[in-house]
Amino acid sequence: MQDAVTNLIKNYDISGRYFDRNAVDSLKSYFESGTQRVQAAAAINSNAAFIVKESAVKLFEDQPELIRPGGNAYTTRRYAACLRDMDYYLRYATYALVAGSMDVLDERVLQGLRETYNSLGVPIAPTVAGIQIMKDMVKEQVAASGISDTSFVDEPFDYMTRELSEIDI
Ligand SMILES: CCC1=C(C)/C(=C/C2=NC(=C\c3[nH]c(/C=C4\NC(=O)[C@H](C)[C@H]4CC)c(C)c3CCC(=O)O)/C(CCC(=O)O)=C2C)NC1=O
Repeated sequence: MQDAVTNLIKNYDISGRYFDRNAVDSLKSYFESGTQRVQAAAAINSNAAFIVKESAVKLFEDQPELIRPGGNAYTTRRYAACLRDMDYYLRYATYALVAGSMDVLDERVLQGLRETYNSLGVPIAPTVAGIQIMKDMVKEQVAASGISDTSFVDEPFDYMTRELSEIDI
């Protein structure tokens, strides 16, 4: 598992180079945005249960067939599995935000996930819709914590969306 700094070190070490202008710029940007990324993680942490629950409510309002007989989130067990998955996405998005790298998502979340979903008949499109609903809610919470430009929050949610659905958003 890598973060923005270890990623950079790995790349420069491969070719035995000192940090050049590009490396220094990206290190600067990583450290300058550090406080905001940590503050965002704190905002998510204190509202995580709320964010997951409300996002699921919204998803099932938008797509009620998911929780009707024949829907993939129908039955208490599958409903719970769905909310648990949403919680995974939120928690790992937080890790990726703090790390400034999407590596943790590849390694811990996305590897083999599409295959698992396909074999269990878990529909990808509504899962992705749920991830995007969480993104919007997280941005509201982060904005409420006093951060004005919340655009950096998009990255892990959009990354999971892209990798899961293999579509451009
Ligand atoms: C930390 C990384 C990680 C992830 C991401 C993960 C996902 C994951 N979700 C699963 C199931 C599932 N995932 C869902 C999710 C949904 N169904 C819907 O209709 C909705 C669209 C959606 C919720 C938004 C459901 C319902 C199941 C159970 C499917 C079944 O057993 O029939 C399974 C199969 C095994 C199990 O049930 O636990 C895995 C591995 N597991 C992991 O360890």
